[in-house]
Amino acid sequence: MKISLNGKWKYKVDSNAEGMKEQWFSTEWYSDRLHNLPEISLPNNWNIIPELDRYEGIIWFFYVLEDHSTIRVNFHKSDLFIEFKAVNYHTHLWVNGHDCGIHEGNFQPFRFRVKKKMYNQESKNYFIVRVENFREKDRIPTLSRDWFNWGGIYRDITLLVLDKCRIKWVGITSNVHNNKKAILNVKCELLIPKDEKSIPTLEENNINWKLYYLGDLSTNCNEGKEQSKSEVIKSGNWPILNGKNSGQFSIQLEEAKRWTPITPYLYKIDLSLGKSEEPYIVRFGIRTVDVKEGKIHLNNRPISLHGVSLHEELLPYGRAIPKEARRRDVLNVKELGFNALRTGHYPHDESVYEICDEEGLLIFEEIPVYWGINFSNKKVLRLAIRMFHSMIRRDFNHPCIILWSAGNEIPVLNRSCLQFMTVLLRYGKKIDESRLFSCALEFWTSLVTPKSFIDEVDVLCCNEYIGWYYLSVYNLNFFLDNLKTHTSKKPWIITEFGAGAKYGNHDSAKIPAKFSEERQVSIIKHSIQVMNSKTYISGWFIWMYRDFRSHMRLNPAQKGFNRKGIVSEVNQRKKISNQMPSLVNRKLPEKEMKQHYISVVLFYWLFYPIIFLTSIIVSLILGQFSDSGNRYYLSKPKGK
Ligand code: GCB
Repeated sequence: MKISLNGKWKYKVDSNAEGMKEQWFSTEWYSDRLHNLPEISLPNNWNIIPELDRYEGIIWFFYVLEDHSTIRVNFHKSDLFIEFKAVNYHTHLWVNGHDCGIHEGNFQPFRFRVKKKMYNQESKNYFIVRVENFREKDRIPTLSRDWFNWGGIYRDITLLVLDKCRIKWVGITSNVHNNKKAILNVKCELLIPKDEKSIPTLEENNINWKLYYLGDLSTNCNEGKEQSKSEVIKSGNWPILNGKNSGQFSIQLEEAKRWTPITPYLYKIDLSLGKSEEPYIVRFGIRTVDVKEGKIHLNNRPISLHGVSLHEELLPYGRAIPKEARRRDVLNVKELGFNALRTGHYPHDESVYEICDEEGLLIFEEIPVYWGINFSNKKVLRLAIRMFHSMIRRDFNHPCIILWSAGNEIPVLNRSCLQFMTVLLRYGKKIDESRLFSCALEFWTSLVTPKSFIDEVDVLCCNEYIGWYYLSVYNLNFFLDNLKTHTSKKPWIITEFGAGAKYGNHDSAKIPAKFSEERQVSIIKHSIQVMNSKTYISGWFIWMYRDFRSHMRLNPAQKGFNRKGIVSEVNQRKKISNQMPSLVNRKLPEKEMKQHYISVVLFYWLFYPIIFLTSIIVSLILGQFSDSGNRYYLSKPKGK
């Protein structure tokens, strides 16, 4: 059973870090001030409150569950948890004054066990949460990042009543044999407590399952396609081996409908453990993804990713974006001709992946192992593993996700970074063998990628800003070919390229000025055509779909926003958007491919030592800069 704790919460800003000392977590403290504290509707980022727009620090949240007589708890058989779907960054929970624990990390769900701390049904229960979002050296992400540090409890909060003995997790993968047949592998993990009273009998220790075919749930599902439906197509019973708490069974389907971006057919399975009343429900799709002959294959056919990236941010909501607005984004992205989305630089709300499953958009998902990570700290590595684990487990059953990325612009020439990433990638591959793994490298690092790193990834990913931060876009053709020389048979994805443009800023000069819409068009247009002409490139992602807030971007054209979006922060379409649909598949004519090659080759070899050295230096120091001076406080907390 789930009881939503979303709604009106009281809050208090703790800019002087006094709350712990003054025991704001105690029921008495709160009861005395109940009527004087301001209210916020959660989930939400606190920055939507004008006075807290740029606040980084500590805020306390208070909630009273007046009556929960509707919650039927069998104290022998059930357990109670409070689940947060995401909080930025450090969370500490008290229930009725009792400490329930802390959680570190943003963008991931977590739970606190609260049964022993809750009073009985008739009394009030006090939930008090301390949230803190300072940027720190040993956190992930760390001090430096090119996005806004939205604070608070911004995804759902739920009180969960769960059977003590239950299905904990289910992961479904498929083997697709010929055009029609498929074998589904259903991996189940159970929680079987040690305490005598709740151990299930042999007969209870059985999983009953029902498989449904849901069809096409996309918004544009029309007559030509399979309509949405929900019918049981198979059912069965799986006796679990006594004493074991995980195992796998298979289901054979003679007529399997594959999930693709054009035909996003979905299935659902309900699993019930013994006599449990609430089934564990998993929605999934049947599709395979792998790399063969230097190309990414979806369902055994080569596919090119034509994508764009998106931060989880929409004004005025911040990150707590309504589901309809998220769907509108996905539909717009599809309408512009893209088939893929990079949910940069961290896991977004689960609803995005549900929508992409339904609408048919391929996903590149990642954790925020980003600039300046302290790779030599073991605690940071453990944190990264926990984040990677959490992302893969939460989103395992989404057919839209084809690649897990363990980091962005990481300096793999640095030994401790390489070791850190190797551990992370190997860990990920152990828990999911059905998808591709990679990390995005900065352009200069891509030119000198060590073989030991290449061996760890399935695809190589490069972020390049040729024509924007450095060189001319006409050098791209040549430099991309230099990436090629470093690879084995692994395909490249250009995970970032683009240019900034302020919506409405035009320039008709032959070489348009920076931040004009025309300059953005010229860089993106040329880059896409060059990339589409390269057989070793399996895809590209424009950085960015929408302009987003960033404390690093303070010049007059940007004013606190990274302007590389192809739409503005309020969804106004820039010039490049209008050209997109006809551009996504276009290649550069052969004649033009050669045009700038010779001069670049000469330049390259003359300056090769300098380029090589630059590559090494940039990749070694990459991300070691921090902007810790650039924090916003209402007032500086003591001891910070
Ligand atoms: C990058 C980063 C991305 C930045 C982008 C930029 O390489 O991966 O987070 O926002 O460059 O706009 O410079």
